[in-house]
Amino acid sequence: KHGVLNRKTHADMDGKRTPRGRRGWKKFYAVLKGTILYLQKDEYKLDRDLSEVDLKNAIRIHHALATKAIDYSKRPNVLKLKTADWRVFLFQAPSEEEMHSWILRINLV
Ligand code: I3P
Repeated sequence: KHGVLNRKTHADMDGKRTPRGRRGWKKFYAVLKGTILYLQKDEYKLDRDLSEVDLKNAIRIHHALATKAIDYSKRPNVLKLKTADWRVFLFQAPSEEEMHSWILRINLV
């Protein structure tokens, strides 16, 4: 699955609140491949063309949990992703359908 997602980093490893300056929303082209959610700067890329930054932004979603972000109301269609190492991200999808589709696909991994 792939598509445009806006990301906000809410908590870093071990659940520590992400400090100010790194909490802004940022637009990515998201690609879910196996157990990895790649967050790419641009659309379609071959694996070998992923930049160092793309690789650094990739999230392992094995044992992660995606839910609708019911406690976040500033933007619509936002899902919350908690990873196995207790990081927390918010992702804004372009529509409600897309948000539900991402939640289903992430939780199937
Ligand atoms: C953050 C940025 C986010 C905002 C966040 C700010 O600043 O303005 O858009 O979240 O508020 O800290 P920075 O880019 O300097 O990290 P919202 O869009 O959800 O308001 P927060 O600290 O209350 O999460």
